Amino acid sequence: MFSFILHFIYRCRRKTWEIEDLPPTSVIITFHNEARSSLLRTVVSVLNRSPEHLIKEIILVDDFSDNPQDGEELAKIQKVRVLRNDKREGLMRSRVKGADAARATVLTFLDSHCECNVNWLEPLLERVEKDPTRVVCPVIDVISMDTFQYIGASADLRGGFDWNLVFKWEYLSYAERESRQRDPTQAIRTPMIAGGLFVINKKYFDKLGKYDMQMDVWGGENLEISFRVWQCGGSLEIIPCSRVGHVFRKRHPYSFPGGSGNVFAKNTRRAAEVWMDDYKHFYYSSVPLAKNIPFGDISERVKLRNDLHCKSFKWYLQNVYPELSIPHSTTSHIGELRQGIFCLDTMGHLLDGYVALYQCHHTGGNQEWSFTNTGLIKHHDLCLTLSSHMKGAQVVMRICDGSDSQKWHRIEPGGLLRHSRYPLCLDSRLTNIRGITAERCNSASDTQKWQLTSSSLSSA
Ligand code: UD2
Ligand code: MN
Repeated sequence: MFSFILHFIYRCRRKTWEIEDLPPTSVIITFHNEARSSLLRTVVSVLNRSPEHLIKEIILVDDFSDNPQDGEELAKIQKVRVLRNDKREGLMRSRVKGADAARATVLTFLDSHCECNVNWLEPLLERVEKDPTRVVCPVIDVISMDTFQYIGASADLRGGFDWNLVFKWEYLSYAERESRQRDPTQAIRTPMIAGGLFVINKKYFDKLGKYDMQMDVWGGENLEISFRVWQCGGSLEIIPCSRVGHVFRKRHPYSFPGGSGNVFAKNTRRAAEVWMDDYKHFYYSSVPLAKNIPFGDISERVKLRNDLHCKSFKWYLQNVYPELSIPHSTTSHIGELRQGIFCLDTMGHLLDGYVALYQCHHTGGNQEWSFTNTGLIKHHDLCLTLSSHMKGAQVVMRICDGSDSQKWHRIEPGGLLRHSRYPLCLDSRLTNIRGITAERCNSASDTQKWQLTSSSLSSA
């Protein structure tokens, strides 16, 4: 491992960049009540560790910090410009304000508590110069929250997420690590960016729709820009030879108007609603409380997606993030189980409760069932279970445990739902008395014929 790191450092050190040909950049740093020492460290490291002609300016956007002098003091430094919001805007609108004011053709975003390392800028600018649809990030090293010491991080990581849509670091696959051994300096494609530290061509940033200006304070914008870049024809990369340290903190060291949970859910919903198509339902299944958080009007962002002819979320999953597994991919059918105008309904019952027929209302809820490839008939995490092996046995809802009593086959034609071991079929003849029972299978019996009608993915 150690020799690999040395090999890696050596390979990066040996690299040279045609810095005369690279375009200068505007560095944009937004901050709200940042410690002055951290802010200064960030600015000084940008100036000291970058070829002078590559830094056009450093734009500090003071997001209405309590003390306006924090920024004013720094404005005395050469190349530093300070813009101050007259109310708290959050990091998205603040970054856009900085970007709009930028005079260089390339934008570099940084958090307000970073330290740029030696040669951090050249490889980033080079990648974007060669292809302006690339959005590129450094490897983010760790500055200790307690000692402010600089600690190197692994370069074998990329950004991803689970269906809760929270950013996480993940290790590269074995195959990718193998191929990187040959050239550890090559760019790493990443499904998602951490969000704070990246370089993007200014025209491309504008064309792609900057940020969603209705997102507030913090969170979700990295998810949104990641989907947007990939789905609209660009790419996201981590450039291993570029390293910038960042103070990772355990909690937000600033106030959070609106409450952190609500604001994060609102921003995330905006990203999900615009970019994820029907896959957004997997997010809502994973974070059910998010469904209750209002997310405002998204029509402008939907229009942006249409105008840019962006690809579907399905394309993104297949081509960019095939490692993200689709929940309940064993599900072959989701929707209603119907007999005419009646639907199989939980009747509001829960564990050990029986089920019955009820007039279809087509709004899911108690009439949402999934039929899995493994033969389970499920309502959320409850499975239709045979209560005894005798004909006439009640069918009840129990926790899915994979036992035989929960396994059913569909018999075509006719649409009978037959138990996997016994010749018993789901039957509605006694629905008003004992609910659905298991009766001797009879393909002539209408009370045993079930239609599966689809609803959206929402029940998964
Ligand atoms: C990460 C990103 C951060 C952002 C965030 C999701 C890195 C290293 N950091 O969280 O850039 O993408 O995920 O939103 O990738 N700020 C304001 N106004 C506010 C709140 C924050 O200007 O109302 C500034 C803050 O001073 C800082 C930056 O925005 O410079 C990011 O905030 P953070 O450092 O609290 O976010 P972080 O690193 O936890
Ligand atoms: Mn930060």
